[in-house]
Amino acid sequence: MQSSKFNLLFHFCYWLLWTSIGKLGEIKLAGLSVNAQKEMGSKSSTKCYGIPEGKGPYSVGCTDLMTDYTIQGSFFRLYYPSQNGTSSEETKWIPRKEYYRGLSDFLNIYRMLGETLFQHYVGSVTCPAKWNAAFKPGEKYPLIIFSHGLGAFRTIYSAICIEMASQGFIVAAVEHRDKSSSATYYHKENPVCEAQEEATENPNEEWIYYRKLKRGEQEFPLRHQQLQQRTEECIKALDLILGINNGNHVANVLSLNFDWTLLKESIDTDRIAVMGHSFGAATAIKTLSKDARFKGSVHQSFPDFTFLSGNFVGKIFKLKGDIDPNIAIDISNKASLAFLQKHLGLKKDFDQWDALVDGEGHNVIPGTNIDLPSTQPESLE
Ligand code: 8U6
Repeated sequence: MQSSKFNLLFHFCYWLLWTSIGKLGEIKLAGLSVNAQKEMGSKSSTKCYGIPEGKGPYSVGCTDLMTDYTIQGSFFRLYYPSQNGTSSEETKWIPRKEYYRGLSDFLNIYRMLGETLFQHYVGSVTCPAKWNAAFKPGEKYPLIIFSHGLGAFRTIYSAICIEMASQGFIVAAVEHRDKSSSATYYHKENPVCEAQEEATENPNEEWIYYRKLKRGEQEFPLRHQQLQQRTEECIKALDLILGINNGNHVANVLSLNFDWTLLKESIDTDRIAVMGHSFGAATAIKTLSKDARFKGSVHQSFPDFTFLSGNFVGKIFKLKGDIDPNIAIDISNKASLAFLQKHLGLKKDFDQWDALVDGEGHNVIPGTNIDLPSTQPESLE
């Protein structure tokens, strides 16, 4: 009883908060301003909101791949070095409205309210990667499989994935179907007629939403099972990409105009990494222990929302810290690149940031600032 009153009060405050944000208009929830960024003609955007462009030498393209008409198929977003001038379309950040519903549930906001607000504030946000631009062949690129955090999904780490692709990595950001994503989907069967394919509400789509803990339910067994599934999904994505690298034909359930054959022999198969944030970092560690093809990398950084929110809203959802997000992601990306160069044996100049990995530099601390309880060593199984 007590707690339901609290809940009501809490949601009322929420509502009040969101409404006032809407009215003020100027509290920049989503700034939405890829445009503003372009107008400023600047790559570093300390003062304006938007997902930052890649700072490396490669143009970045983006596409989606879903295989198979079962839940066991693969689903990921690919960020890759692309050929200039082959697409002028920016990539939609949150591509389907079902994700708003999932995010609302995950964040405990009323669906109707959440869907309206997300649509309004982030509905037109794009990220700086060219949608379905042609892949740039002619080199062997190292590969990163990226795993998202709880309640997130494949598109929410574009700032990191775009930076990596601009530095010459191919990045596959998988979308996990273990009920840890705010929302995801698969296609149940091949559409028989054209009309069905064109329908906006596709009856063949099966949507999967975030599974919350039930009252009194222990968290560990659920997360343990999810981790197992996530690991398998990362490994499946790797198998699929290596198949494409060997020249296998790929059947995309999503009808997108992207030439996968250009990826043939473009992957440096000795340099494969797995990377993730939060629960995705746990996934990365477990994947490393399961599959020796992955050479070691795990790094924690920040999902995209930090670039789109003002301090106020970002703090409420624990999606923003005290540091300027552009500075933070820069440090994190440079440390990741230095780490990747070291452990994948890359021949680039990323070693200039080696010191960051050891915790040396402005805004960095060595070790951790978290008081960790002393734990018994535990087997990963
Ligand atoms: C708009 C995580 C948002 C939003 C995420 C749009 C997207 C959004 C969050 C969902 C999950 N970026 N996972 C308004 N917090 C929030 C408000 O998308 C990241 C993003 C992003 S996570 C994470 C999980 C839980 C929480 C914060 C982050 O692992 O980074 C709490 C309170 O638990």
